This record gives sequence, C-alpha cells and structure tokens, in this order.
Amino acid sequence: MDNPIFIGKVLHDFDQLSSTNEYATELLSKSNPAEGTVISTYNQQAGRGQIGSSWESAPNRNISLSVILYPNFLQPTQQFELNKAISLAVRSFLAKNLSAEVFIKWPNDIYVQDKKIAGILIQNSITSNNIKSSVVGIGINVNQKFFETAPNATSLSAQTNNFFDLNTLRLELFAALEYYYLKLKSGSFSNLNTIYLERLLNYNNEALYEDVQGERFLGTIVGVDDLGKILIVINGEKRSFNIKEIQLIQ
Ligand code: BT5
Repeated sequence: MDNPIFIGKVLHDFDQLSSTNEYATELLSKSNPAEGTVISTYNQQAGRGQIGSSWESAPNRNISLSVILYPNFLQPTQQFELNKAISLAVRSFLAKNLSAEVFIKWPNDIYVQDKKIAGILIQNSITSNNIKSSVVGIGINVNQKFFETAPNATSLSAQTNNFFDLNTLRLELFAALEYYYLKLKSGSFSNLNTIYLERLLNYNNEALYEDVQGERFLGTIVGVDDLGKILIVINGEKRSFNIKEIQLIQ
C-alpha cells in the first residue's frame, strides 16, 4: 500500500474532543471540507457507538478518528458497500500489526478471537439518488489494556505486549482506508463482497444465536444481502436479520 494521497491530507488534530463523529458532522453542516478530511483525537471523552451506545477510550492510548468522504457514486441502497470496504480496511490494517487472526463480526465490528479490538460508526447523509456525504468514525484499541465498561474489549497492546506509536499507526490506517475506498470507487463490489465474506466471523460455520425475543437457535451465516442484512440458514430455511435483531451467543 502506498502513502495515502487524500485521506488524512487535511488533518484536524485535537488534544481532546467529545466525539470526532459529532465534530465531523458539525463541520460538514457548516462548510465544505475536502474529501478525506480527518478529525482525530487521542483523547475522546464521549465516543459514540451505534444507536445510543458509547465507546470507551482512556486518554492518549487509542486512535479515535472520523474521515469525511463523498461516496456519491453509491446509491442509497448501496450504503452497506461502504461498510464492507471500511471494515476490510480496518481489519487488514490490524492484521498487519498482529499475528492472531482478525475477523469482521457482522456488520462491522473487528474481532480478535472472541474480543472486540475496533469499532466503526458510519453516518451517511443521503439524497434520493445517492450518498451525499459520509462520516466514517473509527475507534481502535491500541495501548489500553484494561477497559472499565467494555468487558469484551482487547487491544493491540493486550494482544502483543508491545507499545505502539499512535501517529505511525494512524498513517498506516489512512493508507489502508484509501486502498479499500479506491477499490470501492472503481466499482469492485463483487470482489469486495467476496473478501468481506472470507473475513466474516462464522461465515459458513454453524453457531448459536439469540433473536430479540430471546429465542436461541443454531444457524449458519451464508451471506449478507444488498441492504446489509445478515442471511442465516436456520433449520434449512434462509432468514435475514437487521442490526440489533440478532446476536451471536457462541
Ligand atoms: C461501535 O458501536 O462499535 C462503533 C464505535 C465507533 C467509535 C468511533 S471512535 C471515533 C468516532 N467518534 C465517535 O464518537 N465514535 C466513533 P457498537 O457496535 O454500538 O458498539 C458499542 C459497544 O461496544 C458498547 O456498548 C460496548 O459494549 C462496547 N465497547 C465500548 N467501548 C469499547 C472499546 N473501546 N472496545 C471494545 N468494545 C467497546
């Protein structure tokens, strides 16, 4: 992967910030930032997850950043294609720094064994024709070894016992993001889908799931539909689930 050309070229670095996604969204609402503009802090105090959840990060130990993109080559129904490209970029960047296997846990959590090492929060602004802009929020656990609110978290340091330079890692992350984003932009949807499935935790493996009614069942992930719903075969029948409608038990 070459040095990034546009991702991170404009970098707004903050000593502290409540949420990089929140700041990037505000910036987009009142200006026209260049594509690839990054809002970054090593001290994020009120990081956000999906649908009201929060993201924990101890000061000066981790990467928390948001990238502003304009994927207007994607239709509103193709939003999940961006999720695939970004998940693959974060996964491949982490895999280069770890000897253990790194998986994507649908839809876009990054896992090492059964622990979460990175989270992604993509917030799109859409028109009837396309995605107008995206705030791609990424949290990577780097040098933090103990987590107060996230018992299932791990980090690069917890996995390797090494200490990582955040600025160096951040550049590697930009390069990986740019590589996969350009792949997406060139229209390689089916190729990205194939690699996404190859890296998807429990793809083609039977596992135990629980639905929102608390019912547990064995199922096998066989794919992801165009809208990003997970496709699981349960007792010979293919069913689709939206985010938060199902969770992996083991
Ligand atoms: C995510 O949400 O995983 C998306 C996290 C995105 C964070 C980035 S940081 C930069 C940018 N600015 C923001 O404000 N946010 C983004 P979700 O799938 O909803 O997972 C959240 C859940 O993960 C929480 O409810 C906890 O259970 C767990 N969690 C919280 N902090 C964690 C951490 N550091 N490592 C692993 N798991 C964590």
